[in-house]
Amino acid sequence: MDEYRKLIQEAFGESSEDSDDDDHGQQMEGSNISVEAQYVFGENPKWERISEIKGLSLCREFLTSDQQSTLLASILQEGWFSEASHNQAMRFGDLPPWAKELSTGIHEIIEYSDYDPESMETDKQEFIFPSELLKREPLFNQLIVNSYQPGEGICAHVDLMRFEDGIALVSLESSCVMHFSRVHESTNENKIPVYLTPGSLLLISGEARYKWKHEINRKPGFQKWDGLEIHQKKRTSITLRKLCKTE
Ligand SMILES: O=C(O)CCC(=O)C(=O)O
Repeated sequence: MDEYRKLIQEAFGESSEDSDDDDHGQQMEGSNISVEAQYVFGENPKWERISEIKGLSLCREFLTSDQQSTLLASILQEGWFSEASHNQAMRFGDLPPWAKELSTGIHEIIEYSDYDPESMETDKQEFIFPSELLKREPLFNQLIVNSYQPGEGICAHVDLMRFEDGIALVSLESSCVMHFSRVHESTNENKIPVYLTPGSLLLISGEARYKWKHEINRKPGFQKWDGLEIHQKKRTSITLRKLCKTE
């Protein structure tokens, strides 16, 4: 069995390619075309914490606008979204070069970031991302690219347990509000909004990964920030995760 097929089966079980769980989506052939991007960060990238949710860290200035354009061009070159009905692509195992490059960039920005002096946690990597997860190799081996038209979002979900802790989300093209709600909370109250801007990196680990659901509701009335409804545009997101090891 080739490595790619094995990884899909680990993620979704025996008849995995037709999976209809929360990660349903197009399994598409990727091309090898890549646009190289170098991720170089300043000395002290700025991170925001979402005080209500432990394990959520947001770096708004992760990618410059040039890096965003290069990344988007690499995604377009894959040809995954050439048909209007295709809005999600997944890859397992050996990720395209631009996604590996992005993973390296994420690793580097975590390593180079200073810890928050206000925080009780003195381990800078604990603040942004658990240090033991940063040591794993590879950091990520599963990729989802979502392409959302205005009005399209994603239902509330916790990522499947087949994936390890430590998930990275990169936003491109336009802003949106992602809402977090506690796993056993069924009402619309107590949802915590997080404003994701293009070029931002959201790291989800620990409680944020296991005890909170996340969703993007782009129906009218739900995409509000600072009291104003966001003017919706096309949005692309990149999700990077690591499959759990099987025996
Ligand atoms: O679009 C996003 O930023 C989130 C994507 C997501 O949660 C997923 O693909 O599971």
